[in-house]
Amino acid sequence: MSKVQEICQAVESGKAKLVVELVEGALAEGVNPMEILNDGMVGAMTNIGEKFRRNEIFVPEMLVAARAMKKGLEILKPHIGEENRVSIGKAVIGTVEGDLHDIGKNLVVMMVEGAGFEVIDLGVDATPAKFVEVVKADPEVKIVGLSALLTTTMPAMKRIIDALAEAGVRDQVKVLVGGAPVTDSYAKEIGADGYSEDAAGAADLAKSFVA
Ligand code: B1M
Repeated sequence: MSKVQEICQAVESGKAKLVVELVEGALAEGVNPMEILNDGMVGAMTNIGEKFRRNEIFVPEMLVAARAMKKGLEILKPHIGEENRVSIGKAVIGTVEGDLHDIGKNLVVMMVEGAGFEVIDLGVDATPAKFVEVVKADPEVKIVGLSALLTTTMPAMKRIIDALAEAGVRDQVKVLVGGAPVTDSYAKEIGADGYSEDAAGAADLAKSFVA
């Protein structure tokens, strides 16, 4: 079994300590960090999601896998997007109100930071009022990034866009949306400026908006 496959298996079974060791080992052997991320860790979460859908595992198993992935990400972070250290603008990014999934959002934060933005990370369950507060307080914020993983929390994205408009700051920012259930057509329907299916695409889009 390859190192990346071992990482995938360790994340799936929620073995955080082992994930840390394996990621450190893979990096030391010169394995590409993006391969570790996409084939090892993200692949593991996809498998976990499928098992959950088939009722083969339950929320606690999803939680331990998520924790193991986060530990691995801490090791990987300094190796991803290191080349850009000069700020090209500010972005505020969060998982929308009612939604507690933050692994994808954390990846978006990492990639957008790697693309050269200074990121204000609102974490999970971020309300429209919180986004408005940050954008109003700081005219340097040019990008608003919204992540949703549940079909039930997708409408919160529209509420945030509406709240920005009501506060008179909608034109000051570009709104990017994403997350597993979100689509390009949904993004257009709610008046977002951009949609990306993955974190690297979100960073590219953000960059294109300030170019
Ligand atoms: Co939950 N969960 N979960 N969960 N969970 C999903 C999302 C689900 C699809 C599982 C399933 O049924 N197969 C399902 C949603 C069904 C739906 O609505 N369509 C689900 C459910 C039902 C739930 C609960 C309701 C379960 C329950 O309690 N009965 C509950 C809800 C809690 C809440 O949020 N209020 C719940 C809870 C949890 C845990 C807390 C246990 C845990 C989250 C831990 C954490 O994040 N800290 C969890 C997990 C781990 C998952 C799965 C297994 C994995 C999610 C993940 O981290 N994926 C997930 C199944 C799946 O997605 N296959 C599932 C890896 C991550 C890298 O991918 O987040 O999609 P993702 O991010 C991608 C892209 O989407 C994109 O970039 C990333 C890749 O580069 N992206 C963006 C994300 N945000 C973006 C923003 C952008 C652009 C791109 O621009 C700004």
